Amino acid sequence: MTLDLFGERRDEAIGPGAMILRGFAPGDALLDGVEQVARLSPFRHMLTPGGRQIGVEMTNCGPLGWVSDRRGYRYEAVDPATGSPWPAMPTDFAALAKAAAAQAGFAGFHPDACLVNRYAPGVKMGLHQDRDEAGFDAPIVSVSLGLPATFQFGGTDRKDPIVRHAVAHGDVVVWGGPSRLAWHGILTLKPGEHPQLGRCRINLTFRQAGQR
Ligand code: MD3
Ligand code: FE
Repeated sequence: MTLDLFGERRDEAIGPGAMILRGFAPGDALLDGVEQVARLSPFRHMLTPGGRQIGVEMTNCGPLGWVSDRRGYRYEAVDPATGSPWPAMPTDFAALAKAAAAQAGFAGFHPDACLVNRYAPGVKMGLHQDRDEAGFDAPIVSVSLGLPATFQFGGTDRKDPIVRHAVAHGDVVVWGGPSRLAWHGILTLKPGEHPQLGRCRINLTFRQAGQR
């Protein structure tokens, strides 16, 4: 962590291997990339294996994309909605994810998947673990854009205590090592209007999903 002469520590350790890098991402500069990705692979509501619609709208970029349908959760190289490969990961997305991981102590991160989540007010993501990836050695890097939200972050045991952290446009969170399999979620998004994104929050989640 670097000394901040202006009095505000912007890198905040929130657990073993987990860190919030406040304002690390050039939020506005990433919005073009989100728009380009969504033009090729539009946001959509996926189905849970039980057949319910997921409230968060999703798309992906990069070699692999996370999908959910009646057959289960998995990573796919082809977007089932278009029949084409997911859009390429914008070079500034990948560079940002690698720099954030390095800043949090995880050098050598090479994400092959970027899940793009879009939340409207009233939408939440319930507590879960991310375990659809081929391995758990690499960290996960998350970039918040648009409306602010509240993360719920627990431990690797479902019964571990949950703490809440506010995240805003441009904040980056890195979760690795002992926190990689931590339970986490997003509280119901509150109404609001973001200057660039309007009534929505977008989260970019970078992962090493396939075999290295
Ligand atoms: C903590 N997305 O897509 S990202 C997800 O803001 C997901 O859209 C949330 O959880 C969102 O799976 C939160 C932050 C996050 C991602 C992975 C984690 C936190 C994590 C893995 C382990 C611990
Ligand atoms: Fe998750």
